[in-house]
Amino acid sequence: MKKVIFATSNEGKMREIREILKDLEIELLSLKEAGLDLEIEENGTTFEENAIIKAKYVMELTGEIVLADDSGLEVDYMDKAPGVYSARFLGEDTSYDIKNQYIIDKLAAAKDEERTARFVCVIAAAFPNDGIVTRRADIEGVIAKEIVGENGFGYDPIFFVNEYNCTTAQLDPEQKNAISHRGKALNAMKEVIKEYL
Ligand code: ITT
Repeated sequence: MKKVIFATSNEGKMREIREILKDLEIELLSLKEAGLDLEIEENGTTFEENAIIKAKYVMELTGEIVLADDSGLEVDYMDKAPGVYSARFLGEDTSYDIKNQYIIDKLAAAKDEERTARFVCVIAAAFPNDGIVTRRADIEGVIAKEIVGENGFGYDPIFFVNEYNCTTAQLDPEQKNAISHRGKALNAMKEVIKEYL
């Protein structure tokens, strides 16, 4: 079976990625499982740039097929912040209870129609001697007025999806993967990967 490394240290992402890619006939390894302890500097200004930086770096280091995910939350009322800085927003080690409450407070004066937001995900795949491919997807929602839900990770407890009348932290993992930015981008990337197997 072909080995594929997923260049992420985020366990929440990795759980979702494993589930979404489970039908591919590959040996899927996280950075940790590949024995790599890396701090990759994400100095790009777009999701595409950062996803490519991560995938390319690990592909060049290992010679394996490498995937990477760069994702984030764009809040329209905050001029699309935190965006590519979502993981670093208010400090990498600050808890998501604090980050999420901060965003709710920032929107205290926002009208309902001004609470729009989206999760964006870009998946990059770096193939040894064969270039780099990216796929992008998003999911639209609104910022909730309180923190609700235990599932998912990161900003899920404040990301309210009107169609489901709940936050993505209240969805089952399968439901979230079926509609999420990550689910859609990875499903599109699956078709690309199949060509290389
Ligand atoms: P890696 O670079 O190691 O993959 P990271 O967490 O640093 O992990 P990013 O730079 O792509 O990854 O930041 C993505 C951040 O966006 C993530 O830490 C969350 O705060 C947020 N995010 C992305 N997808 C999310 C989702 O599905 N649910 C909740 N928050 C999400």
